[in-house]
Amino acid sequence: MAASTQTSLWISSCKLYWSPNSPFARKVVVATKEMGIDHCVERIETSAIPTMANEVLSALNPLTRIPTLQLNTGEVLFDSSLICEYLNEFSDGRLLPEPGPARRRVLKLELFGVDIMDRAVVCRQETLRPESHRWSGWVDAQFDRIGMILDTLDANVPSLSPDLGTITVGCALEYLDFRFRDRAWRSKRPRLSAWHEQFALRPSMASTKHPE
Ligand SMILES: N[C@@H](CCC(=O)N[C@@H](CS)C(=O)NCC(=O)O)C(=O)O
Repeated sequence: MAASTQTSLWISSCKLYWSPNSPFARKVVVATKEMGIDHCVERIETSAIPTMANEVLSALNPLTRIPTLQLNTGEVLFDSSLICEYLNEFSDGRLLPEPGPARRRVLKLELFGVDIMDRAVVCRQETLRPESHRWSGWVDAQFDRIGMILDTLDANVPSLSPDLGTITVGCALEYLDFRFRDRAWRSKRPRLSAWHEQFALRPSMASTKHPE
């Protein structure tokens, strides 16, 4: 769907600090693509690693996390959910419906996806610790929790329409494939797996894959 000229003017010259490895950043990029405004947002690749300083990012966002969106007014937005809420202003509510049951459904789905991402990202960080400091039981416990969310999604497969919920879940599942291929989630969840195979074909998803 093409963005109107007016929308392009509002959002043009925004800068998105991101990394192709971040599922949260990908969620925002996919949302901009679904809304046809990705060409208005300049992407600035940066790395956000908890143990390393990133002075440029910290100066913009005291959380020192990506995604971070700097608007052309100088205002800075952070957290993928807040950024997507802002982007929704340009989507006629397609990303996030008006308050009510439909919005709650989308937000709940988003939370499933965010929780998978939160747990998977900290598990990934665990793999970067020195061997003697890793706690495999803790990682396994995170994956037990992730497994319960996946089971719930398998029993209640989302629609294939792109909104904040489905985009987040789609990005979360692919992050699992990207970082934890050895923890196969698909075989026991055929419905969710089939959903993901379809959703991943969307140009917004296919063009934003994590690096090999
Ligand atoms: N709740 C945040 C999470 C963002 C996040 O944790 N991003 C990671 C990269 S995937 C990060 O910036 N980590 C830096 C750090 O932990 O210092 C969101 O939805 O944007």
